Amino acid sequence: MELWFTENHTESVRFSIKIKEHLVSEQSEFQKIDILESEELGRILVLDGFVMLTEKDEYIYHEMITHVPMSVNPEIKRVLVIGGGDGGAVRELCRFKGVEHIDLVEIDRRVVELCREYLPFTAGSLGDERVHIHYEDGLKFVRRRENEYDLIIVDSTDPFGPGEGLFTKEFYGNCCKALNERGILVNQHESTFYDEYAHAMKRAHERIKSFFPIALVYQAHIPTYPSGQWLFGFASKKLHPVNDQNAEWWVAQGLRTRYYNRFVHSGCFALPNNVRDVLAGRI
Ligand code: AG3
Repeated sequence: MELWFTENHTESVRFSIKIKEHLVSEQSEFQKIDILESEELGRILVLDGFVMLTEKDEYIYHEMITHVPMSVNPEIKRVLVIGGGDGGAVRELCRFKGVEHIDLVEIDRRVVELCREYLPFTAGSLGDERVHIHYEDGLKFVRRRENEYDLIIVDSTDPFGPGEGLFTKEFYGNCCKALNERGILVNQHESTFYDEYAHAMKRAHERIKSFFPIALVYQAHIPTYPSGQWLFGFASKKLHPVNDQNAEWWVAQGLRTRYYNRFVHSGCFALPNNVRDVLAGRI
């Protein structure tokens, strides 16, 4: 008998993956957690029925959410990661020697525990001595922080369920306060191809723009997310992601990456019209 996992990308569009083994199926205090072993995509983390990552393409998301801001400010030392209990963003951050302190704020302890057990390829750096894990709601955590971070990475789920608070005005305002003068906020920003996602994306962008003088969107091709076209937000008080790109510094770090490079860095901010039109309110 064949076993298939299906995510509904919309009410009438589905994405299915052939599964070899259903490794974990657990209802935590916050969400349903599934870990699957697939034929083609390796291990897969699913939260509340939505694919969070697959072993085959997670590097694209985690490199793009991390190396883009890191290349803009080589002085980044203190980082806050909100969500991201799988450890993928932390893994990429830990590759930079200059990073001194990482606070990882994950609401669901079980996500971290299960990823440590089943997804060592993302969770492998969670034990790094610079990493401090807080099992707490990110929304509450940032309320108490002021002028403390060089970089905040919002590695959230979609804006339905436990991740909802991480798309609110209150949250972005508190992130702004928690960042120092040269601080950068990067968030996973959904996509514009399907209406429901486009709506969430547009609303989040408007909220971020109301706090940060620089607020841009960049894209990456992530085959296992709805439509495969995925967006990230880059916001800051001073630094411009393209004009302030420090390509020489990034190259000098000698990091081998599989998607990100100095050319992708500027290229990913060149948005196609199907994204520009949504951002400009034309769609
Ligand atoms: N977080 C964003 C996943 C969004 C995917 N959405 C979906 N499949 N409907 C990923 C967390 C990886 N650290």
